Amino acid sequence: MASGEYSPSPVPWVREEVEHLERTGTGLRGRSVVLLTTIGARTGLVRKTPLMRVELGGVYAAVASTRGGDRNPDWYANVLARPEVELRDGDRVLQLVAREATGAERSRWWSLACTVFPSYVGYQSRAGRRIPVLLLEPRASDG
Ligand code: F42
Repeated sequence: MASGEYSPSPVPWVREEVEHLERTGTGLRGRSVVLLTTIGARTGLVRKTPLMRVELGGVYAAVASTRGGDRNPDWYANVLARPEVELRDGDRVLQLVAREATGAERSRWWSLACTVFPSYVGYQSRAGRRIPVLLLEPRASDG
């Protein structure tokens, strides 16, 4: 991943979570959270985003829920523009490539995500948009 200037989140509790994750490898209050690094689609700045850990067989799902907000998060636009992302899971830093899940594949991952983090169900009810699910997979060149 290209190394640009890091721009911390404008949201204090998100910044705190990022700092805690980088220090300890886990989320605040021991929650199972991963850290997604994207490059700003418009600014080129490095953005760090905590997300719930939804993983199966080395593939991670990034659920663009923003607590049921009515618009997709900025990091979602960043990932669509530059799908090569970095993900920190515990003490491992992975280089992954993202694509959006659709149809039956999205349904399967959505179910898994809601099992891991049941609040997603309520977020979907109030979001007024279909919450995107992005799959983050190892890059082909990594074998
Ligand atoms: N959010 C989720 O969507 N899903 C989760 O599972 C999730 C879990 C979670 C766990 C712990 C925690 O602390 C936070 C968690 N969040 C989760 C919240 C998540 O970390 C994000 O805060 C949230 O999804 C909102 O993401 P956002 O990218 O919209 O954040 C905004 C507030 C933000 O950081 N804005 C930046 C700013 O300076 O205003 C800019 C961000 C940016 O990337 N801008 C792009 C650029 O070019 O730099 C342009 C983007 C564009 O639209 O083109």
